[in-house]
Amino acid sequence: MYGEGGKGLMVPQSPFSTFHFPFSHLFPFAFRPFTVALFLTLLIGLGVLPHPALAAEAITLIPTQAPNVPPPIQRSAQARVKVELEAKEFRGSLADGTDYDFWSFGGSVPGPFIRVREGDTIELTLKNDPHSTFPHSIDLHAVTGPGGGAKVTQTPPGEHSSFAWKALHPGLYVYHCATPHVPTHIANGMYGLILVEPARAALPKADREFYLMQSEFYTQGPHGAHGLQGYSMEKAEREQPDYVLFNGREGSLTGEHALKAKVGERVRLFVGNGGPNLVSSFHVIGEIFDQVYPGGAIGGPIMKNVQTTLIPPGGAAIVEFTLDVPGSYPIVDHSIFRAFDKGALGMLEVSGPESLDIFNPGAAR
Ligand SMILES: [Cu+2]
Repeated sequence: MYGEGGKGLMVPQSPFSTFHFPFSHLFPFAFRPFTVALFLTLLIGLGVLPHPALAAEAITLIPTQAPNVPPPIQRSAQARVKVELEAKEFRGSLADGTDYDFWSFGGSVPGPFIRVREGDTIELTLKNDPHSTFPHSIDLHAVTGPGGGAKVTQTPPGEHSSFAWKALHPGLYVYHCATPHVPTHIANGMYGLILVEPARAALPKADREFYLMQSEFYTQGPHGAHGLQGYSMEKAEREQPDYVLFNGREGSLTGEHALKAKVGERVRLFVGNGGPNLVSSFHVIGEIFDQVYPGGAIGGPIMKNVQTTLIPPGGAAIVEFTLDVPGSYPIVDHSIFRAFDKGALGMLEVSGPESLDIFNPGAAR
């Protein structure tokens, strides 16, 4: 199998006869094919080696648009995964009566949610829409390598670029465009999240998972001005946004778009911050986070019983909580002018039976 001309490593006829392994005398046990097969099976099971079936063919990933998250990964081995993203510039709604010329991944702000597993090799293709005005690129914070991929994905309109990378570290990571002038590409909407699930010790089961990404917009007119609003570089440099939003639009998570869950369910929020400038003080009014994975880091210390968690631009957090009481739970940046006056407000509507021992709205009457 491995040897040539009867020398080196050979697989003999009998499964229990030894290899002609030149250094076998150095090992305390006999180097037998059965032992080797057992060892390889163990390595495959642990995800150290790829399963032969997965090594042959790549999985094509279907990312989701916010607030939706792809289902948890069921496979127990690493794989080759194909992901395709398209840079798209489009005119869309920033708020009721207010339009904006967004730059995006996939025609949505934020871009699609990508879910892979630690040890996966991701073959990423970035297309740039032929109707684009500018080149675009991608820097994924989950990538180990120059520019997170930005150097090899500078892509002119109508063209595409590809690179492959191995997901070495589990966690929730931001990706964004990194084409000069980088802050402008980010300010116009080019960011999203990628989750690298851990190979061992999977995240605990959640009943509902949602994708939220905070970011700012800097417009020529003030907050609430109607019509098409251009980008204000001057306001962006002064870090004075007119809009601070979840999922790229004022009202994206309120009214008919509110998130929904039931009493007794465990909710997990994957929260990112595209910035480009402001640190988020992420808070859900009326809830306490049972667990926070600060920085979106998986495998490190977990914070328990958290009221508000900081999420910097280019950073993320995973927050989890179980719902005990029905009602409306506002999701805010607790730098509170942003929630009341600049749009950083979502809503989680929780239905189900009351628990009057936990919260009794009538007890004081
Ligand atoms: Cu770009």
